[in-house]
Amino acid sequence: MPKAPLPKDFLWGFATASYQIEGAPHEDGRADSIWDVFCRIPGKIADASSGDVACDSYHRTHEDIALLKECKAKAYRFSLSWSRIIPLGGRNDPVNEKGLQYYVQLVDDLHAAGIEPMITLFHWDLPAELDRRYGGLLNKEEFVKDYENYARVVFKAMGSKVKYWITYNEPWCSSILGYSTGLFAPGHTSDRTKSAIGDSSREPWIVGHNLLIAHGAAVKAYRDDFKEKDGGQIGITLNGDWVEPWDADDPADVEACDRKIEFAICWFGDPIYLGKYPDSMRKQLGDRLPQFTEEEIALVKGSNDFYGMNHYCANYIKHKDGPAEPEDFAGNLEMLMENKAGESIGPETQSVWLRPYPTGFRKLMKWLSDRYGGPVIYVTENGTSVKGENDLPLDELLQDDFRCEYFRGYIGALADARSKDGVDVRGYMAWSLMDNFEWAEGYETRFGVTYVDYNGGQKRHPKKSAKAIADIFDGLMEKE
Ligand code: NCW
Repeated sequence: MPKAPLPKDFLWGFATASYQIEGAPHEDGRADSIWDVFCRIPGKIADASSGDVACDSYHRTHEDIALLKECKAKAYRFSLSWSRIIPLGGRNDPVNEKGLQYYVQLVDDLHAAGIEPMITLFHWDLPAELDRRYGGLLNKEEFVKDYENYARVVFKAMGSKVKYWITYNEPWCSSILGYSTGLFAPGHTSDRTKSAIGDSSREPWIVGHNLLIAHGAAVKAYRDDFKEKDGGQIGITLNGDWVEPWDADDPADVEACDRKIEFAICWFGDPIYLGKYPDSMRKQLGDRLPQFTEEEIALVKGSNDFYGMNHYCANYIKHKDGPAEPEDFAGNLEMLMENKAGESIGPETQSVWLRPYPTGFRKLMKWLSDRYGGPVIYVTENGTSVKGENDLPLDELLQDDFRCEYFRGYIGALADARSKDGVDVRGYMAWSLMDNFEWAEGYETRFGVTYVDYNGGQKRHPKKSAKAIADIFDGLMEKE
């Protein structure tokens, strides 16, 4: 019999994030995060909603765990709400035992159900007080110390029970969407010529820098005081979209593709694996890109036990001549182009930024593996919304063949990356276990393998894809 492409200990499951599912924003001592504040600004969220109720998971953890069991998941990636654990956020602020115990109990319940927890410490929901107090992610001195303190509180409480830690989810989003386009909390935009801290065309790069150092500080804390006795691993999760040249015969477009990946991924990946920012970024941004001190780079270089890869889509890239403006999307020379009619990389989904193209997933894994010397990779998110899904009657919506095909294509591509390209990928978390609060898109966009009836008592209805994933893995993994 031919060898199965995935080993029997391959870790697969589903992912969620605290603000997107929990609700209960002021229960048991939780205080506001920057997302609670952002949602109150008129016009920021497509349907004027917020995560106030979301999937009510804070009160329904047992239902969620039952869903995971039904899906035969081996693992569950979820994030912690810093504002539940240290409501005001800072190192001199009190720890909220009730908030902390909620997560300790969740971890215990997952273990009792035979499901491996994978914890993201920080999925965008910074305690609002830290933003008010000192400018949040813009303030390196304060933020790095507060983040390390928060991480230590969590490691101390759960280190012995949790083997997979992720310091941060998609820092590109916090930096660019939070401090350049203004689409995400806290909503700074590059057209603000001045901010409390300084020139806002510098803010995204400062935030990215500070996040890298905070990641390094948390990893050092874990390695110094917890890793050996607890035996876990820690890494960061980065955005991971693939790119293809708009015109493959135009060398400038081909070069722009590498530059685009460098700005989106290597911005964080290179300092961690190679000890410096990509040359393309330095060349384009000059002194807007902060410099690492020797001490900082010592903290950041080598700070991943594994590479957490989120992946959703691929885009055509066309180069742009002329100097970059801060207003350019992500300060890149390249622009995100509309796909040529009839030549889309993938079909449309409900999310403007997402077009499925499984080949791009396989290519990106190989690209990263080559650039970073074959790191262990855990795919920490992959999934899709479906165009018009929200408007379908329930019985049709539950037959989500588009999503089933998406997962078949992507998980197949992952298996090929492992068995044919030699990529050391050891896990896969589908996004998401259930429909949830899709940030600026509100509730109109659904990514779940489970339908959540927000107006019908939050009832969960598994879609066809909830079962499909187990079947796909069953066909690809070695048997016990
Ligand atoms: S929004 C986003 N996502 C989705 C979100 O639900 C999850 O929390 C994230 O980790 C699904 O996966 C990630 N990513 C942002 C994509 C970039 C959007 C660019 C907009 C440009 C107009």
